Amino acid sequence: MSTILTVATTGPIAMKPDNPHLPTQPEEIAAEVARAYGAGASVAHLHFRNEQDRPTADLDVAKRTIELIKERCDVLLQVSTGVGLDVEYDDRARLVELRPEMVTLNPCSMSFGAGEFSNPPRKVEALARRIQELGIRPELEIYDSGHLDACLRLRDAGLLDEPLQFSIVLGVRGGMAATHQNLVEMVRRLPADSIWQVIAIGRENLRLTAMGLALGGNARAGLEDTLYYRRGELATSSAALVARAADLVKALDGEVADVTSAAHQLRLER
Ligand code: KMH
Ligand code: ZN
Repeated sequence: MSTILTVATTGPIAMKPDNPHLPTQPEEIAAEVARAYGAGASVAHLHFRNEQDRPTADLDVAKRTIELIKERCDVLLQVSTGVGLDVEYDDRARLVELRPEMVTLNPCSMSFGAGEFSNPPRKVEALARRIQELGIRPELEIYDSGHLDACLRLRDAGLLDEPLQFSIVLGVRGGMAATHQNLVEMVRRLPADSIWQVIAIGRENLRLTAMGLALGGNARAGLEDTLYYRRGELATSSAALVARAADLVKALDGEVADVTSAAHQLRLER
């Protein structure tokens, strides 16, 4: 089976002063997604920003960004319902009404760096139900071991369809630390047929991405997860990080999934 690479160009936290190559406006995001697609990404994980570069769930900004991406390439689209720490949950949840092929679902509230990430249980259940009604594929973002248990409860309540799809998020302050022990333990605990990738935030990004690939997972790359290409050297694009992830896949004698193969593996109808 080939390996799915997801590009995450933007995210909720970093701003242009942190890395001037961070794309924030629709045209910038679309251009960067297209470059990453050329480097091997078959999925684009999307956050949107307003004109002041702040995270937004504005449907017009989202629609415009998606249109611009679709003009440039046929990458699979995954819209973040995490959006940003200061954005109201109901506004975040409304993004699913755009009916992208995939969305993220964050199962639990947590501290997130210096902020708070609010995901109240009843709201998460309602969002999971709506995602299921719309036939959208959810990617489950698990930042801690109890978040996996919360997802399994949603599955047992009939709100998530198998195979479950996970991002194991390591290195957010408030969640699991970015250690190989945490990664191995989480992979061990996933239901057997799960689809999964590592999201390693910060300086352990490369090492844990490589380890996730070696353990049989998919991979995500981009400035949302690390602003650096290597220690002390800012990344000049998400596409460069995707290209390096593609090189890792090939070095491990694997094959990078094209969109058709990724859609098939992710059970997406195209
Ligand atoms: N920003 C990452 C730590 C989401 O957008 O819903 C996790 C993430 C989740 O990408
Ligand atoms: Zn995200």
